[in-house]
Amino acid sequence: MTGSTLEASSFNQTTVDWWRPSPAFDPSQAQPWNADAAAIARFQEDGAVLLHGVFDEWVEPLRAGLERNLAAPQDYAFPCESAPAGAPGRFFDSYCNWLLVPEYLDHVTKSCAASLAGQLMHSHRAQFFHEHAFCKEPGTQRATPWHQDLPYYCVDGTQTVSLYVSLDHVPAEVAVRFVRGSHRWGRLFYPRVFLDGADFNTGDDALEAIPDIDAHPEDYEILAWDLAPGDVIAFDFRTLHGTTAGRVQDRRRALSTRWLGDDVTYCRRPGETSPPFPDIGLAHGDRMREDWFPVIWRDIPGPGRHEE
Ligand SMILES: O=C(O)CCC(=O)C(=O)O
Repeated sequence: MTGSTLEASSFNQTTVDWWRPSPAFDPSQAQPWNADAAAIARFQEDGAVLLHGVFDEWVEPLRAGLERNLAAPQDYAFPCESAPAGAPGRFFDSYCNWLLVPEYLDHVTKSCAASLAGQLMHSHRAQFFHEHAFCKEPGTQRATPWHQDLPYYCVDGTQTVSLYVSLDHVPAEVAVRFVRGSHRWGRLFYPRVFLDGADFNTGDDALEAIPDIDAHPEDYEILAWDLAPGDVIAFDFRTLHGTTAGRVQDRRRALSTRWLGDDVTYCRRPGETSPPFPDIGLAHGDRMREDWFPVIWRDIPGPGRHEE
């Protein structure tokens, strides 16, 4: 293992002691997800799938958890206002708080999220990476820029999934949308700052400029759904997604949890990653460390469950 040389980032603000080893927890407390072969096939083929009502019982706890972020953003890691001061509404997003917000920790370790993630990824294990909360308040007219999640991250691999749990009724016009099949293009695009859509890490030769999807909608198949509280959209880290700048009429809250499968390894990118994890202490190609990123689900029942 080698130490990272990444400096404090230009757009991530460190506010609190924001990362620490995962506490001990009992993986057997995590709920199972009853496999739905059609949903798994749809996820693999399209790179995004909507599942209704999977997290109904988690809506109230997750709303309560999100309120902690919103009420005291400076108490949490990387508070982020993604609409400029003075713009109507509020676009709040905040990540890596799962060890600080008990409702998030419960969701990660006790819900069926890990089992769902592992099975969707065709993986033998589901390793938790981090969570990311989103809230657009009524009146917000900020687009979430089209982006893939993988180029932001210090990981590489093909077995990945984000589980985006909707906490409100959201019409498709302002819900997150996906470019069907873009996870299989074999292309990675510059990550973008949510505040202004600017590209970053443009010096990374492995990345390219994102195409202007909105200017040529006929070239893409866009997946967009009306969402209800408790619905989850599962999508691959490589799937292009974003929103319109349509006016949000009602509160639009969501929690994404990010999961890693068997083939995912640490990726030392030339530029800044988000989250940055400057002290991760891994070499390019290493397995992600389990003391920071716990394996919550394995498909091997019985005594072998916790063995490599
Ligand atoms: O809710 C949004 O607008 C963006 C969600 C997103 O980008 C994500 O979960 O990765």
